[in-house]
Amino acid sequence: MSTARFPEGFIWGVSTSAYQIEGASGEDGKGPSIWDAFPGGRDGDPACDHYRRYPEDVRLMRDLGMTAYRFSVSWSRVLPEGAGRRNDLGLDFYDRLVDELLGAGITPYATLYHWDLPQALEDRGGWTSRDTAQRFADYARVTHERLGDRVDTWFTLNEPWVAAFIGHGSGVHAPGRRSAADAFVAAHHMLLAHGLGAEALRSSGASRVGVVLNLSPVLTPAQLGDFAVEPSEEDAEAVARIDTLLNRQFVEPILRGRHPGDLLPVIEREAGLGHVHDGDLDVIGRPIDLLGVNYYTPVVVRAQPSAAADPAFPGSEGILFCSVPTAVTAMGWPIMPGGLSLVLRRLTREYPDTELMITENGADFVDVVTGDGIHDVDRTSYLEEHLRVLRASLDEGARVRGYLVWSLLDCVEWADGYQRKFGLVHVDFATQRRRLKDSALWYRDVIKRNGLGVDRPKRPTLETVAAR
Ligand code: GBH
Repeated sequence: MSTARFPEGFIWGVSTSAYQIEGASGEDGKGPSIWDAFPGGRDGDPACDHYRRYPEDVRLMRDLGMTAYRFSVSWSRVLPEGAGRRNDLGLDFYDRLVDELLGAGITPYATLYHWDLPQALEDRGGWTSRDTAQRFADYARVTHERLGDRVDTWFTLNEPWVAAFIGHGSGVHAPGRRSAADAFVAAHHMLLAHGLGAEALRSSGASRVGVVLNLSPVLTPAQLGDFAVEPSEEDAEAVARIDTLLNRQFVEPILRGRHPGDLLPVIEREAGLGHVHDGDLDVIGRPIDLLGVNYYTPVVVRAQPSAAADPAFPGSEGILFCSVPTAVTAMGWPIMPGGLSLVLRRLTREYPDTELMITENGADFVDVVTGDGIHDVDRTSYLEEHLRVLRASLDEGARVRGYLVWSLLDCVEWADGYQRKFGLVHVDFATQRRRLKDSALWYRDVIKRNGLGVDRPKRPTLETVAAR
């Protein structure tokens, strides 16, 4: 039985992203991004009005005892046309934010791309154009020039799988393209942007450079209750195919400088290989200092010969994405804390030298809002169960340096808008009033004692039990 205490110096904080909280979409010279232009994208304003209220938000984090804050920089605030003319007023905002954080004793972690591509670049092909990767490197350099004296750790991209395949495959996210070829080409150009951006950051003196990936274990329905269940050969093949598309497509180029062997024929069939140039994988595979892991939920699949490909997973014909009778969040995502352990075990086994950070973990639930508080026992249980699993993973040797909750505030959940609640802090969007939820108070105690209390999670799930 492991202790519930975390190692000394363990990093505790939260993550946010620019489009989801800042608002002020046309302010101080900001150019439009693909999310401003996307149908429903006007949701991005006022969001949490963080552009004006950041001092209050930093104070909230400080009062909760947080030592880290991961935010994203809006590319089109810095470079309104995506390239060329620099907008100093936009950089000034991040300058003020970073100073405010440092003054509160909070370490800033900057993400350069959390899905909000400048619309001007989209008009020139966006991520389907190779040039966008080079423009990203320029943007990385310009931003580092201004903030690099105070921001040590830089993440290039957030969740390139989502940006490529939900943005260009299923089209649920901006820019709303629906083309398997575009999705694979965009994915490659994002990987290249990571490589070129990392290089630019390093050559301008950044001390630590990383990338953030959404990683999910891929399981069969039976494995959800018991990881040890051996899938049939057909199901194992389905699992491997989805695992390659979702996880290995990004992990292996970045950490090994190569494509998964079983992916190349899929890319070639769907998109050709003309977009992959000699030397690209060397650039993409240069060493990084830190891998950010976003973990929310497992993906559950099985073989079903008649199934058509899911547009977010081109090449997935014959595979059924299963909904399973298990506890889910309000978004319907299966709750499986043990999935985090599967992700960490695999990374620890295959990439023992890579330093890790949980850069996002959290859940959307319907909160009980009353006069005396915001009661969100489901969120607290979700977070606590994941932290217990994380604590056990540390004992197994996982090199996880910190944990960041998604998210500080209820905010704009992309295509879903304001109805989704991931915050530790409730936001009344009519008044912009912030109120701490019970989970925020619980998290403050976790941070204060650098660990969990002795109580078991309030609502143990079948999956937690299975993971032991
Ligand atoms: C993150 O995306 C984002 O970084 C953040 O901006 C967002 O607000 C937050 O999470 C909450 O959504 O079921 O096939 O899509 C998380 C996106 C959701 C992607 C779960 C992977 C599982 C595979 N992830 N998803 S699938």
